[in-house]
Amino acid sequence: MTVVRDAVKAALKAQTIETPSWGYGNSGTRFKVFAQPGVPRTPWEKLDDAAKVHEFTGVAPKVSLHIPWDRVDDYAALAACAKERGLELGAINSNTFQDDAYRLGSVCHPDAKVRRKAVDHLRECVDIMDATGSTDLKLWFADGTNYPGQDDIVGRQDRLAESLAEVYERLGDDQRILLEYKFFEPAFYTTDVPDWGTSYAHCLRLGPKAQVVVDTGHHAPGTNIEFIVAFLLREGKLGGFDFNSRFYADDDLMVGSADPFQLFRIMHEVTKNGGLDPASKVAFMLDQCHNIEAKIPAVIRSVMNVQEATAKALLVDLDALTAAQRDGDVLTANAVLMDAYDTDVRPLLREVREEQGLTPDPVAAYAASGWQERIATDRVGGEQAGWGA
Ligand code: LRH
Ligand code: MN
Ligand code: MN
Repeated sequence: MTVVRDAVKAALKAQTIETPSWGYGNSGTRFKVFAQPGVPRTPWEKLDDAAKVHEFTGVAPKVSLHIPWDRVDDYAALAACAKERGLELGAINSNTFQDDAYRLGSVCHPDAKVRRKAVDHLRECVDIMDATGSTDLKLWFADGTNYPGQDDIVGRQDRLAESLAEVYERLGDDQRILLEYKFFEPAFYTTDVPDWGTSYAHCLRLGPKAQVVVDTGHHAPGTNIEFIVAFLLREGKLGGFDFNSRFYADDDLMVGSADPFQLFRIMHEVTKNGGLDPASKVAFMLDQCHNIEAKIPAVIRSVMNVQEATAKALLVDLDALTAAQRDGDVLTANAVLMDAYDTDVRPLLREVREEQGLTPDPVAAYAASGWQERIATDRVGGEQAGWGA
């Protein structure tokens, strides 16, 4: 039992969770952005906040950027600033959805000039990766149509494949494309990359440097996300996660808040199928917006939620599970899984943190640190994260 416990602890210390730069800024819905005191005014200040999350959790050393929300003159300097704070710059997220030119789409647009503009932006994102040392280019396309007949479905797939191929060509040896899917919004009739199958098919054609990213909020209600995760892992095509929670659509709430059991089921497939092994290169990224809650504590809470789900998944007795599955013992197999889910892993995680030289309660440690009061005084006129910009 101690051997198992030690292995679980070691795995928890080794897991890293990447936080999104936009999770630190102001965000909201199309109805209202509620500005909060002390939010970062620049990408540099976002790194300061991300460093606090890492300081108190010990497992969040990477920060995803979104271009142009995090545009700076010197990306190498931004990477150096991250390094000084004990951080690394993670995935570069492209943005081909906030320019007037993209009304009818970006890489799938019927006009070659618009497609050129979009592909040039994606290639520029790879230039930025070269400067920051980032390995992941995360692509999400808002492309689609609103009305039957508006455009040719197959024609749009052809344009998508052609555009992706051009970006793929530009990748360095250690760089990869992570292709995200989302079933609707902003397009309401067809979406050009609506599901994992479409993303998978394009990644397969592109080659080994293209993988699927699963944003947990991008599925129709009732979708079995853990099945998708298991399938993609088996095929070596799971590039990573955009973690968040949803009740209705793309809610971007704190991961593990709406349905912690679903997060556990996902992490069970990840841990069981080698996805926690650093060699698998599965990126555990958050993609969240904190509209009404305090931002840094919300990111800390999210990191802890991923850790709790991971810990429970690691506690699944795989020998007992396999035996029950082999024997066709449905009830025992289910009970083995539920035993792990029902375990209170908070004492274990407190121990893990103490062994890492951290305070066992990261939320309380952050609250006591005085950082929130300091940024509220020092920073005036914070930026919006980008969605409402
Ligand atoms: C789109 C999305 C995608 C974007 C991010 C800000 O809904 O999930 O990952 O880049 O939100
Ligand atoms: Mn996402
Ligand atoms: Mn989303």
